Amino acid sequence: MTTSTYTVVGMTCGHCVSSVREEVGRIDGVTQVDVDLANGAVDVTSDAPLTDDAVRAAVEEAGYQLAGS
Ligand code: 9UX
Repeated sequence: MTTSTYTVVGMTCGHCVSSVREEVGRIDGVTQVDVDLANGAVDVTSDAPLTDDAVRAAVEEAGYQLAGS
């Protein structure tokens, strides 16, 4: 079980948070997604190996971007 923190750009409201939580939560192994709207921090807890590419794809599917990508 590991937790990784990502920074997501573009979230401005609670619905944005819900979308990111839903899509990132679909990734295999992910057990918890905590989003801090104020600073864009997304903590992803997974019990399977988590790749940045999978997180990036999920964030983009939700309509947002990882910082620096
Ligand atoms: Mo409302 Mo959050 O359009 O993008 S869902 S601001």
